[in-house]
Amino acid sequence: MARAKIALIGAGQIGGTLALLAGLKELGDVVLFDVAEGIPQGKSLDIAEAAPVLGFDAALSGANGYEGIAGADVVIVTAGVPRKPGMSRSDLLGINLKVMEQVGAGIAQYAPDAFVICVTNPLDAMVWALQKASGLPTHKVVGMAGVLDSARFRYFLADEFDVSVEDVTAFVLGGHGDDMVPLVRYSGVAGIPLPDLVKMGWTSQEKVDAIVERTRKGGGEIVNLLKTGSAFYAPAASAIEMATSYLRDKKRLLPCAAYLTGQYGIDDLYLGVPVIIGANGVERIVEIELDATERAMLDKSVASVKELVGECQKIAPGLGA
Ligand code: A3D
Repeated sequence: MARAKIALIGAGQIGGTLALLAGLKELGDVVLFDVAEGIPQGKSLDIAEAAPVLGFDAALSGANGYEGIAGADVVIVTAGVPRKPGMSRSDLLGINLKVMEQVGAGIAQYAPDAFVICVTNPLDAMVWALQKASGLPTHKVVGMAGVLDSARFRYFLADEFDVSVEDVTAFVLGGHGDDMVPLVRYSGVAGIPLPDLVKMGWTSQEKVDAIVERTRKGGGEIVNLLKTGSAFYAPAASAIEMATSYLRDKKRLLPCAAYLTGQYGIDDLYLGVPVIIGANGVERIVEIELDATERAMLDKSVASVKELVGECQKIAPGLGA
């Protein structure tokens, strides 16, 4: 059987890491695409030269034209510009929105059957724009944020409890921003919920609250340390987990930015919710019960995402029409 083809739009920090991880996991052949000449070619050649040492078989190539992504099974989009000093959030939104329009058109022309994972920020608005610009079915276009936010939450909890990260599960809902909703009730160690672990004296409520806050600000913590650029290892690993569930039909239950059509009382918006990803893309959106506090946090997160999407609609009123 032919290998799957994975197209990575954007060959920056996350794009390069995605290519290496896709190779290491033998997910398929990889095409790195970027507008910058030489970068996708150089990174793909460098990783191809690592393959004999690391022991994986995958063809890697670089492209500056969209024909390079033709027939891709999975497309992961990290293209865009980061926010620079002096640039307002609206300026960034306007620039990356234009990038999503170009990328969407390229995917529509060359890879209309692909499963598309958007990573570009501001995530919930950009995945919305990418779906509209590409015209691909909504169950084939998702955003990566929840897997990363949950991974950060899991890591902090495992560190606090001194247990394996493998035994810690955690759930984060809502938009990818400071008002994301880490769900304490649905998080825990090997099936023991976090509130029970507090009762058992494993930790205190204050420490849990501090971990929740650290999770919300997890992206900023890395930016402050790196000074230039943002996190890329964990974001790339998270997108690869989503791609693997699709390509191998694993039907993992993962928190992803998915298109809602009434679930959680929300319509025509991408928001971080638990979904099943299998060979048909987003196969199911899971509606979990929320208590009044969780619902209020989710509503606040929804309001922020709606504001960003509203800005996109103002800048590009014809998008997807
Ligand atoms: P970076 O290393 O700057 O890579 C972006 C790449 O996009 C660069 O190589 C650019 O040349 C390329 N690019 C720019 N415009 C275009 C275009 N029109 N077509 C194709 N390529 C283009 O950034 P990065 O890899 O560190 O991050 C990529 C994106 O992911 C940014 O928007 C980040 O904010 C975002 N990000 C999201 C998360 C989430 O959890 C959602 C986490 C971390 C980063």
